[in-house]
Amino acid sequence: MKTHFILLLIGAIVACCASAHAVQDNDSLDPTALRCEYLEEPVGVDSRLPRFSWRVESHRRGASQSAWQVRVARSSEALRRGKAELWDSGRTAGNDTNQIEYQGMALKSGMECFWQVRVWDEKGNVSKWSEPARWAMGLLNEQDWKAQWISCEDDASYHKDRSKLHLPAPRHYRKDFTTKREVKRAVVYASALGVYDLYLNGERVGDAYLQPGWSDYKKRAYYRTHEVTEWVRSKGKNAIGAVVADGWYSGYVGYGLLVGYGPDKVGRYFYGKTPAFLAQLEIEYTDGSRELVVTDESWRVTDGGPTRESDIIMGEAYDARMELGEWALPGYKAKDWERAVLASRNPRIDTVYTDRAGRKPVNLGFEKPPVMQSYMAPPIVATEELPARSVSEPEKGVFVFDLGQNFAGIVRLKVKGERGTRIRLRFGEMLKENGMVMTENLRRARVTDFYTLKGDPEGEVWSPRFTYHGFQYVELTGLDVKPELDAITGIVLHNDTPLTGEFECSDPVLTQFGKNAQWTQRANFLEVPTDCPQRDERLGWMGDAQAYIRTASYNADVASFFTKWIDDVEESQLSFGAYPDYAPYPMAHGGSGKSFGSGWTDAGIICPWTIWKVYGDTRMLEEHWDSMTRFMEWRYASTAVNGLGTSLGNPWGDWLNVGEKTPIEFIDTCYHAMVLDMMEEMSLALGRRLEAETYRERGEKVAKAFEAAYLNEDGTLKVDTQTAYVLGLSVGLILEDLRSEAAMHLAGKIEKNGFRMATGFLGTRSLLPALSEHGQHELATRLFQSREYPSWGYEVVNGATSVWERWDSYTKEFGFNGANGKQNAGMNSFSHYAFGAVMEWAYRTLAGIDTIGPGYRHVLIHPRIPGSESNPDNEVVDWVKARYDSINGPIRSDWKVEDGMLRMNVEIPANTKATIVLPSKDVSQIKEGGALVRLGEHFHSIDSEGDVTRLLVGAGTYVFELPFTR
Ligand code: RAM
Repeated sequence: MKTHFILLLIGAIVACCASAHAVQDNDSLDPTALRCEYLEEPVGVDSRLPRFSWRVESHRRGASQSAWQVRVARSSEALRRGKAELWDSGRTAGNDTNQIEYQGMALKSGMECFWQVRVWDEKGNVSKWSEPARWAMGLLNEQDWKAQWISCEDDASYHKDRSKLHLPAPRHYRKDFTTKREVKRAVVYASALGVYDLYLNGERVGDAYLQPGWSDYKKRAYYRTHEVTEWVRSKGKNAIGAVVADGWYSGYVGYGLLVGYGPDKVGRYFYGKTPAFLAQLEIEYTDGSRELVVTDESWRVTDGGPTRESDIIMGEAYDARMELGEWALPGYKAKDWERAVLASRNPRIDTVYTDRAGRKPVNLGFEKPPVMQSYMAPPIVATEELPARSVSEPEKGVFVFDLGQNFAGIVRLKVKGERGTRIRLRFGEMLKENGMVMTENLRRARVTDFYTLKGDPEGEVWSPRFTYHGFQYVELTGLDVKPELDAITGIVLHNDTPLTGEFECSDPVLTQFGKNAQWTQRANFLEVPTDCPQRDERLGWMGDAQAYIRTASYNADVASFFTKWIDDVEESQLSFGAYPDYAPYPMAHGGSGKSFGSGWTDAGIICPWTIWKVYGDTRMLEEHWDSMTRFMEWRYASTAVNGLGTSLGNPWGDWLNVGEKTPIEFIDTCYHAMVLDMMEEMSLALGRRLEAETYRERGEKVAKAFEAAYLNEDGTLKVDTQTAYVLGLSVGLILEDLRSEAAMHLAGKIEKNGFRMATGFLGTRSLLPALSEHGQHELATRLFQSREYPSWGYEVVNGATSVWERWDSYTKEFGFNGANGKQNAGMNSFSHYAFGAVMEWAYRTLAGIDTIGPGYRHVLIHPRIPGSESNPDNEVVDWVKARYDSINGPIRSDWKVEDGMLRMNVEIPANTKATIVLPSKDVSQIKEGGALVRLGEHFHSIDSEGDVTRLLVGAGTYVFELPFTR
């Protein structure tokens, strides 16, 4: 007996020791996907306390992390030796895998850092150390910048004739330099007032477009960090160069030309006249010495290169006969080039600037951006190529290529021909009946590229660099013979936010719509979340962004993209506290003191709140808290006496609704209540209890005012529009016990309207969620499946590959002139994501993937399966497959109704738990993996309530089966 006990004890000790060692079998929990500030191996990090994240992966059910340890060193070798001179967190209990702040030695400018992580699982087994990941710091202090802003010498006046386009050639800059020793590391920090491409020793550095990005250059400029160690030759001759175009700095922006904004109303020069460039190459030699090559007056500049015109909106013109040869290689004789000047040497240009807010004096001369900020979002790159599907010749010599998809980007032109032949490319989203490209909706955007051949017998290949278009069709003229199909290839450009969502269901129209929404997001996540990519607009419209952001987060990992844009939003905040109509905000849309709109201005709260919800990011909230507080104070102070909303700002309201106008005061009341709720929630998350209390009290006041002003005793509203009900329900302003009445009334209104929506941007976003939440799920599904105007399906059955701006952007009866034949074809984008916001409902409600609390730590799987009556017009949806790659890993919810059974496949990522809600109250009928569901190892709680059963589970994959009749 005694020996037996001792043996047992020894056994236990051995087992215990073994478990303290790294587990390597299939059961282990392994850290992967290491990221810093949401990016893989970023360079130019300018946060002094960067945040880490990783994922843990395991094949085991219920796998979770109980502790973690991060080590940071100056080299990966040091880590391998177990040395962490910058930071060793030590074993830290907890299951956090993201938003983990660096807490080590002070990080310095330019520093290279290497980190790794190991984790302990729920049983105390420790993983191996992850492979080291790297990041590099940016320039943290103003004094780190030794480079000076340079420019060409420019004392010419600016373009003042609004009737003519002015499209100056980009400038080439260059400088030779010699390295004296063996190069260990070389990094360029670069920025431009304008947009730039960097070159080293003959090659373009990196694959990003439109660098450094758009900001209010008078307040702040982005810079990029390029690691160029590979490019720089040791102990030898080198050359650095750049091409710099106007970009957003001095080129055409938005609808400025159309409406006559800017200096002399010419629609350009929103920040200044002459582009400038800034670059600092830091070379570290193997002997530890350092050398800098910086922009200064020793650089040369020319505007004589092949690109003759270049503008983001208007297009690019390239004359291959003017190519500069090896201008970016060392030793190039820059004969006709001029000496660059310090940008500050160019004269001030005092003039008057006009926009809706009035006239104000401005200086178009150089002003040094007071703040340099690293660009910490995925760059704009070519993410895909689209070969042409067909080419037609609707008129003699006019060749029209169809790329099969509406997208944003550029084309690659491949041609052979005589020297001096000039090719013109025009772009459009749709074709007219005669087969010609439709360009009316481009308004004043020229959207035309030109290419002049040098006559290379081998053929010539060209793509523009500093423009982009929104299109599906390309019109090529200038060739006598019909070109081959491969003369045109589409190049898809956007900020490279990784795609995270997949949605498919038994109704192919909905599946296609989901794809269209994803494409439209890609077409518009270009530097800022734009409204549209084709016409002279392309602005970061706030109303569109707030309506769509949650859908955006299902489609792609948008954490860093929005982190960057919300900085732009704060920067654009108006002096009195409101957030403006779009960000950046180069021109005022509303009159003085009125440049905001209900629902649009609230994006400054809704967007950070959403990013916090989806990614658990509290730092963003902290960083913008002062700004958000200022906004809330303004919002509260500008309510009407009793807390009701006002109509002080821009009058868009439920923009592009179909014949039902909801008063702005009503909308304003609802949005105020919405952001008060969000602020209360965020205050609590940040431990700001007093503020939470204030927002709660204000929220109550607004709710009472709403009740008194708008709510009838029977749950109907005094404002009788679909959108009024949608907002009242979704914001929770309609008293709880009246909500189902109100939803029934809403349903009745929709029915009376022929089962058609009447909602615009604001109402549509929450229409289906409000219906589904309040007992009208069948109707919600029916609307989503509708193919009748106005509906999402109407677009799809009319051939859409993207989401349209208006429900009637195109109609069978009136083509591009809308439902009544009287629409303005110019205000008609075929790539506008706002109405695509319904995809949030597709993921959250139909597929049922959601988060309980912030950051998908506790996943909710609650698919709402439409009943058999849900659709008299179309086949009832009987299966859905959805996948969402959350910050913690992939979540899947697939369901199918078949032969009286519901089958569901669910995947929950390691280190999270999930509540799975199944549509049956009878637990004894629910099987998982072939066995009845039982409280125990896999199901931590089982509750039946109403018509559903809730199961609390850990990570893993689950296959459910239960009888189900609709
Ligand atoms: C339009 C934009 C945008 C909308 C505003 C009100 O010009 O396209 O989508 O938010 O106006």
